[in-house]
Amino acid sequence: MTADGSRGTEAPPELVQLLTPEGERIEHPDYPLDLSPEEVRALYRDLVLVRRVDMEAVALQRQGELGLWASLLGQEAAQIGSGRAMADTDMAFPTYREHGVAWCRGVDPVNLLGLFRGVNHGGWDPAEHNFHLYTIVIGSQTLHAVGYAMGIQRDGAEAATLVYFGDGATSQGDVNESFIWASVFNAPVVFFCQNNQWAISEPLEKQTRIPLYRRASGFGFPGVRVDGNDVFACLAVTRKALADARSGGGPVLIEAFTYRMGAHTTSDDPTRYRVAAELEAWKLKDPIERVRAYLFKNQLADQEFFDAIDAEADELGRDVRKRCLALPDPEPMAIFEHVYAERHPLIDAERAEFAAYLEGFEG
Ligand SMILES: Cc1ncc(C[n+]2csc(CCOP(=O)(O)OP(=O)(O)O)c2C)c(N)n1
Ligand SMILES: [Mg+2]
Repeated sequence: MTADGSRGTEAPPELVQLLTPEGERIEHPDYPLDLSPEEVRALYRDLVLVRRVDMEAVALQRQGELGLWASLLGQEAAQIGSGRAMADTDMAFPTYREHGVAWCRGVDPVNLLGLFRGVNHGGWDPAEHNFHLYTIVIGSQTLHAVGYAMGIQRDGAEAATLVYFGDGATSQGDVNESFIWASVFNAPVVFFCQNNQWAISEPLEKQTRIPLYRRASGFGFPGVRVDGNDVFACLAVTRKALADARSGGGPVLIEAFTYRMGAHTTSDDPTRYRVAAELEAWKLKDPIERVRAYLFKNQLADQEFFDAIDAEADELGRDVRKRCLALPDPEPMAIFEHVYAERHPLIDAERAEFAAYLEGFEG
């Protein structure tokens, strides 16, 4: 078996790429993409800013201000490309790592930090941003997404659903069940798998003997592998898949081939299970560097532009830190709110018990 999970007897996996690691633009017959210089600069800005927020969050966790953080380092292009491919009316279902997609959906990064600080449950209204709450239970959001997609299909809405999950999640029953439901009901859902090569310490070859995107054909819908470190390709491929889903074409599986450059979370130490050379090889495919090289080479941006983005990123980092530290602790009793839409006897009993417990501290 090869490193990407394919076996020697099969055709090598195809990879849709529109921008090489060296910043050279290449064409793909199925995925034409015409971006204005302004649009490319905007993508670059997104990539830099979300990396900066992520870096600040890791630092805050190291300083004891967050309980945990799941870094997106290395996956910025997969998230910004797919996130920017969405129409306002499309709905996204994330895992716990989609900070870049949250950014594209207009969710304030401080809400994400609040979740990992333990002072809120996400804090954003999914309906306002068309971005569902983070999901920690691996793969379960794929079922929520397919259910949602079947709902909007029945409403006759011209919208699609985009659901994120990892390479490890593809081994979960939920994901496979959601593939079947999506397929037989022709649901308007795009499955976006960020194959970052690792599920904590489990490598890809422990999840699959074939490239993940090929799984789709067994379920009866198309699958495509895209260079997950290429923001242009992720944008073009996701745009097309969402457009197909919106117009009745049914589900698509996108495998964004990328790499988790950091630890699984701040609780993890990847030096225990993977070699440094692997990370070094992926650093050469950095998702931000190639856009920077493209902008430079084609004289679409000058030093002043790059300096301004870096300054904006630093300012954002400072702002996010300041507002994170100022987040109020919730009232202890608030934990019982929003468990159910209506009152529930079990919650009432637990609330009363906890109130009595708290009263024991007073006087
Ligand atoms: C149902 C379930 N089983 C196990 C876990 C523990 N767990 C958290 S993250 C993770 C690995 C997920 O890997 P992958 O799907 O590749 O996503 P990545 O973290 O790499 O983005 C596991 C097993 C969980 N959260 N939920
Ligand atoms: Mg993974």
